[in-house]
Parts: sequence; structure tokens; C-alpha cells
Amino acid sequence: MNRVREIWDGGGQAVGAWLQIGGALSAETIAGCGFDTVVIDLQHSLIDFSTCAAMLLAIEKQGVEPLVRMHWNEPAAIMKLLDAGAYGVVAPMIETADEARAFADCLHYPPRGKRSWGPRRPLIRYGKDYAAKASASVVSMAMIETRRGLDNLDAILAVDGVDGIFIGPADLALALGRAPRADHDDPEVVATIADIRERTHAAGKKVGVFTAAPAFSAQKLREGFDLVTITPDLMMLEAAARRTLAEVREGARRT
Ligand code: 3PY
Ligand code: MG
Repeated sequence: MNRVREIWDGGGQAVGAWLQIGGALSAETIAGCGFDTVVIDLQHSLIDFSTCAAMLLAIEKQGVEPLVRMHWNEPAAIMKLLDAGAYGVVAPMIETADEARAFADCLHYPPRGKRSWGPRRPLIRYGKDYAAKASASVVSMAMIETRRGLDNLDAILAVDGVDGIFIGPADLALALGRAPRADHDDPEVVATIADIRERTHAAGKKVGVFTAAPAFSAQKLREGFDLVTITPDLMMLEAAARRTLAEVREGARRT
């Protein structure tokens, strides 16, 4: 059973790390920090397939559920990543029910979907009867972050086989004519995000959101989001490097 799904089934919320730095050791280190899940971002990072495959294993070794944010809603790539041991898929820029259905088809074996058989790593984790467990072993979220996706939200929510919606606030802000930012305080962006959360919950599905500042991530959990991802590892590294350098420079001025 998928650990994120277990949290959801128990009425809980999942907090996820968001990785844009490629490498098994840093993925393993972050996964060991206590997150419920770790999402490897393949859309806006330089992480290639081989590196991602090693990261998936490093995260799973820590007992944490590894997810991927795909570079696109691309069946061949999604199925290959599932075979490589991704146990959750976040698909960007979903705009129509047909696109959501194509996404769902990648996640489930026939007759429910069109996933092709060859689950190399899932067979090791789940055993020979993986086919019967496959649908429950993976969580899936369609990203709503465009005007067209917003317009078609209800039809997308009606598609069977996708667990829920993940909000990309920067692209969503662009779609609303605002600057692309996480943690937006623009009233229309804030209201749109709240509306997506409410409509997704009303449809009986899960809703997640990408966040950056810890106080904002905590606020989104208080608002009831089912998955909140925190600031990406690359941003944390940059912030820590700047803070450390500033402390060193400041310390060197004192005598
Ligand atoms: C967005 O904010 O648009 C995202 O996709 C999060 O990375
Ligand atoms: Mg986006």
C-alpha cells in the first residue's frame, strides 16, 4: 500500500519535500528528515532518467514514498518511471478531461487503464501479484495551473483513476495575469486556489499545493490541503549558503 494513500485513508495530511538537485545521496539525506513523501521534480530541474532512478531507490530505502513531478503528461515516460519505482505521479499542465483520462490510463493496468506490463522495481517491493496491487500502490495528481485547466476543472475532477489535483501557484498566477510566484498574496490568486481546494474536496478528491515559506506551508495545512510540498532543496541550499556566507563576513568584521 502506498504510504501517502495510507495517510489520506486515515484522514491525515502529507508533507512532502521537493527535489530539484539531482543525486542519490542528497535525496537519501532529505528523505531521512521525516517527510511523508519526497517529490522529484523532472519538469523544472536538470535531473535525467538515470539519476532519477537512483534517487527513487534512495528515497524508498528510507521508508518514504517517492513521487515524481513529470516533465509532461507523456505516457511512455510516466510508465517508465512507474517501472523504475516512482509510487506517485504529478502531471503538469492538465487542461481537459481527455488529458486527465490519458494520464489515468498510464497509472492502471487493463481493463481499468492502459499501463503496459513490466514493473521492474514494483515487482521487487510488492511481489509477483503486483498487478492486483498496482492501482493502490500509486498516487496521482493532475496539475491545475492554466486558464483552460481552471475552466475544465469540474470535468477533470469527474475523471476516474486520478486521486486529485495539485496546484502550481506560479503558472496559475501567470494564467491570471499576475507575476509567477509561489506563496502568492494577490487576492484573485488566493481566492482561485481556495476555490480549487473546495471544489476538489466537494468532488471527493485530494488536493495538494506547491509552497515555499514554512509559515505559508503551515497555513495551507491548516486550510486542509491533503498534500503540501515545502520549499525546493535547491532554494534551501541557496538560502543556507547566503546566510552562512553573510555570517562569516559579518563575523570577520568584528574584532
Ligand atoms: C507552479 O507553481 O507552477 C509549479 O508548477 C510548481 O513548481
Ligand atoms: Mg507549474
